[in-house]
Amino acid sequence: MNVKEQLRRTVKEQCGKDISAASDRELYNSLLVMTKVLLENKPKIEGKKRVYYISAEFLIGKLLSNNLINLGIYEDIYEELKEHGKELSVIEELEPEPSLGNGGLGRLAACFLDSIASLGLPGDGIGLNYHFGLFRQSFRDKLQYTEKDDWMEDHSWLNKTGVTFPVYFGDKKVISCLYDIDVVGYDNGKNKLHLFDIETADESLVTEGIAFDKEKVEKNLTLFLYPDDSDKEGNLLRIYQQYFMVSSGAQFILREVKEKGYDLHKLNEYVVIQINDTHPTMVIPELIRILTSQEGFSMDEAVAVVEKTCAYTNHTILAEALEKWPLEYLEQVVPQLMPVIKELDRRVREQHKEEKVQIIDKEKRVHMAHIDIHYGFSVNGVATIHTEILKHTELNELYKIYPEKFNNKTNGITFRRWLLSCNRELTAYIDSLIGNGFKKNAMELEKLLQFVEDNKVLDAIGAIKQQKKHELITYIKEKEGVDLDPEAIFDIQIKRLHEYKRQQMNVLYIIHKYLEVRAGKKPARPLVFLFGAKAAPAYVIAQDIIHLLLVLQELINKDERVKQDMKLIMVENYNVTYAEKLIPACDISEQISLASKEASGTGNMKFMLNGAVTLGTMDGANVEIHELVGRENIYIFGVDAKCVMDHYKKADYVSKDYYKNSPVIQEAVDFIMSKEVLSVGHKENLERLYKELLNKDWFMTLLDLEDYIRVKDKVFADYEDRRAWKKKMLINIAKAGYFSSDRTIKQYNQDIWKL
Ligand code: 26Q
Repeated sequence: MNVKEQLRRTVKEQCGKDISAASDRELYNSLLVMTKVLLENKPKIEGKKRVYYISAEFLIGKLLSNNLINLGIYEDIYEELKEHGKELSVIEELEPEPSLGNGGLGRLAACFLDSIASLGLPGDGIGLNYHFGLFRQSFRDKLQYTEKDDWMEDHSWLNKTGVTFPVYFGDKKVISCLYDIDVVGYDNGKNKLHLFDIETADESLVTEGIAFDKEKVEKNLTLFLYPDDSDKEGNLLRIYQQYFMVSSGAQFILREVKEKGYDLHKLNEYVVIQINDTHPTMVIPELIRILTSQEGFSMDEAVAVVEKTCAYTNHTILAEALEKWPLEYLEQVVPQLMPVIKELDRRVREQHKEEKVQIIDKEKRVHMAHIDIHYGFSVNGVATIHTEILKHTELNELYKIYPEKFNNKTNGITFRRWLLSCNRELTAYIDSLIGNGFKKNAMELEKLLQFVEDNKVLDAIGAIKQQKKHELITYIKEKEGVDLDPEAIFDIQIKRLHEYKRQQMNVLYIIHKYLEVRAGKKPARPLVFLFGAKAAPAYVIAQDIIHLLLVLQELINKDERVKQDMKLIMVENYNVTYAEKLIPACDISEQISLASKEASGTGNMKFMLNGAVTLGTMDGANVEIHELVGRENIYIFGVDAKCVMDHYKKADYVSKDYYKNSPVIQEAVDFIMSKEVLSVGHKENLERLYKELLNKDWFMTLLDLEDYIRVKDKVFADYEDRRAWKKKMLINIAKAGYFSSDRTIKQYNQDIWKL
């Protein structure tokens, strides 16, 4: 039976009617049922050795479209629905987005699962099933509010397996239940994402917003991703979550190995565990604990085999994101792990005197990354510059001990979602120019370079961008109630809100521009500034930046003097689904972190692939984008990583000096405390942000602001040479192949996993 027929039949069975008579909701349910059957029938990808990608986050996004694409039936389904007057894109909207991640690290994990399966490699994800995920963001009174994100439905991609494991926190026992989501490769078999949940989770604990009783672990353990960690209870809960994840995961892995009759003493020949940042680090002592206490291993034997099984990826150099848990907290939550952790620490001390490499420091804090580095066989950063900084600065003492463990794996993105699915028009057009080989081998996109002087091709690419802008305009009108001009330049910054990412610098540019336009200096064409970002509930300054954005949005969008020339929109509840609409419509991709701070970035790659031009600093993967596209096709500004690190070392950056010495900076910063801004916003938030910029500015906004303004104005001017701009677009698309996560995963496999 072909899929069209199968769809007709499924709809009949499920809803008792024809496709044309069924509602979109009914069609969504039928598609879910039918696709799950097809997934069920896909063979599991097998091999002697399996990778387990263990991560506290998997930001997988909606799955319907992607599953249809990877199963190779998207077009048939699309056509069949169309013939009955139905739109797949409308039906897709009904799927809730699983809210199982914060940002880059979680989205990377999802891209990796797609690539692992698409390359036919045996590999599964291991994580947690957070009932309300990360919070849902809403804006009221120009402030961020947080609500629970009730994303789970009775019928979904999540399958209950019935498999359970006991997990102990000291004497307290909880039962861990395993849920699975199928991960089907593009034209390939399937792997699984295993998500653990607690049987006794009690959703009714959440009464208002995202507040809940943090004491009752057996009820609240999997309610939220990263609950507020500003207090001790929040931190303890996070440790409970981490241990619950790794203990369930370790038991699951060992069970699989034993079922196959393999010898646990050769665990590393059958299993490799990739530890995604330090959140799953306790898997190392947990494996050692299980092997020694239940499998008859000596400590030496257990350490020896675990050491050869675990590999660690670092995603940040920010001190506050490098986990260091007070020994006392670990003792309280996981007393059974303490003898192992102390023994691991003792062994390090015996070998190395340097204080900076110890697992337990003088203040009795456990450095999770140090466990990974001493007791794992691989340590990787996520972009060339990031790995170099790790080796020569942040982790230099450890690098000197283990130079052979350190390696780089520049991040990537799955082209199935970030091109084929979110930009079907561009995909089809590329296909018509160079054939469909690029879908399996992304480097073939370079064939597009032959058209770089071809006006017909350049215009077609420009026309697709226009179409995607129109689609975004419709979406934004519906979601945010704002009208946008399709002739405008779309300048977009979407990512978690953090001072190091410097949304505040973009805001200062917008203030500067607003004052200019208001004074009569009109831009050549309208400018649209789009933002999307969630801020951690306990991150005060990040909330203040959101407030300023929302205040300016009201001020600018209502100001008759500039209405035709500029618009600012902060979209509500930015997520993967929103990203899929924003990215294809973007002209200018804002990647403006303080050099050295953004480990890689992956949004930068998604934008480039969809024909946006990067405006950024020499940070993370921007450095590699720059190298690939050449200086004509990217806009770089600001000081470099070395210069930033020098400032930190000498402690000689004084933001006020930059303020005092530049009338332009002064005018923009002072505007935050102007009468008109204060009349729309809250003094408390605005003043705090103002003072932060003047007295601290830890991420050196004012240091780069003037250069940012200069280069950004040049970008807008250059956009007016339409032909030259479209060439830049084409070259960015053509050079994006390197950033396919298929390439990244091949490298992980070659250098680390060896499946
Ligand atoms: C740590 C300690 C306590 C509480 C929370 C955390 C925590 C939670 C989430 C620390 C880090 C994260 C997430 C980090 C993250 O998303 N990093 C991003 O990873 C991407 C994939 O490698 C990179 O592209 C980004 O540059 C990096 O910021």
